[in-house]
Amino acid sequence: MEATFKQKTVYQIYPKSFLDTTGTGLGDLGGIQQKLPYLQHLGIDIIWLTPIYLSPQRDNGYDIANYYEIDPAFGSMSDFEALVNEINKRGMQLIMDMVVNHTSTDHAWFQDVLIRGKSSPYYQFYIWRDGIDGQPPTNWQSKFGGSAWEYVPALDQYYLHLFDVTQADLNWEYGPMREAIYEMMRFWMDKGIAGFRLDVVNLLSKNQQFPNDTLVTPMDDGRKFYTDGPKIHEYLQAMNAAVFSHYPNTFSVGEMSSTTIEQCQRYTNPENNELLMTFNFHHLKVDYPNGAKWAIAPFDFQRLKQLFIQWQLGMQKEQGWNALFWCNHDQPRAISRFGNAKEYPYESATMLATAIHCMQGTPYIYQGEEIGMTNAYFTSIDEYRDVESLNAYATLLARGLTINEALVILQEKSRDNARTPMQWNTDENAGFTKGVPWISVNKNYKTVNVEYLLTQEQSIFTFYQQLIQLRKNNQAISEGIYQPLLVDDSHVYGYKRIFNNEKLVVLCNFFAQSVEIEKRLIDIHAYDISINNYASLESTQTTITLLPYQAVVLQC
Ligand code: TEU
Repeated sequence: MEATFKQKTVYQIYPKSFLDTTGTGLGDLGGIQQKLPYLQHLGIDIIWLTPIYLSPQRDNGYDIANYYEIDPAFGSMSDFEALVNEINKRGMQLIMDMVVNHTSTDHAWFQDVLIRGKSSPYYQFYIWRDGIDGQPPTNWQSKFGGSAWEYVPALDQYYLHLFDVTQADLNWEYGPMREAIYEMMRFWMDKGIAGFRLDVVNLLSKNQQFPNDTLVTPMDDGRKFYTDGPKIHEYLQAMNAAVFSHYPNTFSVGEMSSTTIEQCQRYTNPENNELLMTFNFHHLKVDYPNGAKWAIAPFDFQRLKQLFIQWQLGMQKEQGWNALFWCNHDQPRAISRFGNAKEYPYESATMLATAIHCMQGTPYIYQGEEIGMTNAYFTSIDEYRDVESLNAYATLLARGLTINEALVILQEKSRDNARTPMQWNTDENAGFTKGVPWISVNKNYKTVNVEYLLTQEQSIFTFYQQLIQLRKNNQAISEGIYQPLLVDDSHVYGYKRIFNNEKLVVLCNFFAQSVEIEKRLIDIHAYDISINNYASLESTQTTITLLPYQAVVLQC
C-alpha cells in the first residue's frame, strides 16, 4: 500500500547554505542532487526547497523577479529538471516554495508600471493608493521595519509592501493577476513536483477600506486588516480548484502569519478544499517578552505546553492538520533556544525532536537540525546578511542600545542563525564550499558535523532516523488521536496517541533536572519502550523518573 501523507516527514533545504559544488560560495542545485543519498539515509520522504527563482536576493529569494526562471546562482532549468527526476526516482517528492503575496520590484510586471504608469496592464497587479496630506495611505508597518507604503513620484502614489520595500504586495482583488499566478503554479506542477509551501499565504486578502491601526502594541501594526483577511478562503478555494485539484494528491502547506486555530481549521479541513496543512508560529513566540521579537527572555514553558495542547486538540476536533516544526530558515536554532547545547546537546536535541515528531500532524526537519546545529553567535554586525536583522540592528541602536547590547539580541534572535552553511565535515568551511562562503560558517563545525555523526552508532542523526521510521510503522503516530497528559506539570510535556488498540505515551522532560512522575497520573501499567534518548528508564512500582532532557515513547 502506498504511504499516506500522514506517514511522511518533510526536510527543508535552504539551497543557498546547503552545498556549493561550483566554488561560488553559494549552495546550488548540484549540491542538493549530490546529497540525495544522505537524505534517503535519514529516511525523509519530501524535500522542500526555499525559493530558487530568479531574484535580486534582497530577501534571499522571497523577492521573486521571474517566476519562470531558476536563479543562475543555483543552476539552470535543466539542473532543476534533473533534480526533480532524481528525487522522484528515489521515491521521494519535491515541494517548492511559492511566494504569491508579493514579487520583487524587479519583476517585469512592476517595472512595466514604473514605465507606463496607470496605463500599464500590470498597474492593478499591485496595491496602489494615494497619500493623505503628504503621508502614506495608512500607518501600517512593514514586518521588516518602517512604513509598509512606499511613494513613487512618477505615479504620485504609494504601493504596499508588507515586507521589504523591494517586495511589492500583489493585488489579489484583481482577477487577471490571480489567473497569471495559477497558470504559473501549474507550470511547476507539470514539471513533476508534488506541491508547494505557500509563503505568508494568509496575508493575500487585504481589507479594502485600508483603515489605520492604533500602534499601541507591536501587534497593532495593521496586521488585523490583512491577516486571514475577508476573501482569503475564497482565494484558497479558487487556487485549489485551478491548481491543486488538477493533480493527484497535491501537497500544500500554508505558512500562516499571526493566525488563529479557527482559521487553520478552515484552511485544512478536507471538506473545504483549501490546503493540506498549515504552519503557525505561536509556539515560537513563547520567548518574545510582551510580543516583542527583538528582546531577550527565557521561554515560557507553561505557555508552550498550553499552545501545543490547544492547537493539537483544536485541529483534531475539526479534522484540521498541523505542520509540526521547531526550526526553519526564519527561526533561531531550537537547541539554542529551548534546549541546552552546552551540557546536554544530544539529550536536549533528541528530546525536542521527540516532542514534535510524535504529535498529530506532519513533522518538518530543517537542514542541520538532525545533527544538532546551534545558533552562530556572530560577534560583529559585518557577519550578518539578513535584511530583517540589519534593519533591527539599526532600530535597536536608534533606540539607545549599545552596540554590544544590540549584538547580544541578534545572537539570540537573528534569522541568520538558521542560515549558516550546513556542516558536512571538518574540512575548511565545514565542507560547504571551496570558495568564500556567503555567510560565515558556525565555529563549532569541527565537533558538530555530518561526517562525524555518521561514524557514531548512536547520535542525534540516528535518533531522527528512528523517529521517522516510527511514524511510518505506527498508526498511533500517523493517524491516532491526541490526548494531553500531565497538563499542570512544570517540567514535562506529555501526551497519549491512540489508534484502535495501539496506545503510545510520550514523555519529554524540558529541563536539566530529573523529575519523578507518578504512574497513576499517566494511566500506565505495563509498557515497552519504543524510543528513549537514554540507555534506560528509571522506574518503581508507582513512579517513572525522567533524567535531564530525557524523552521516551512508551507502547502500552
Ligand atoms: O516569512 C514570513 C514571516 O512572517 C516570518 O516568519 C518573518 O520572517 C518574520 O516575521 C520576521 O520577523 C516568510 C519567509 O519565510 C521569510 O523568509 C520571508 O522573508 C517572508 O515571508 C517574506 O517573503
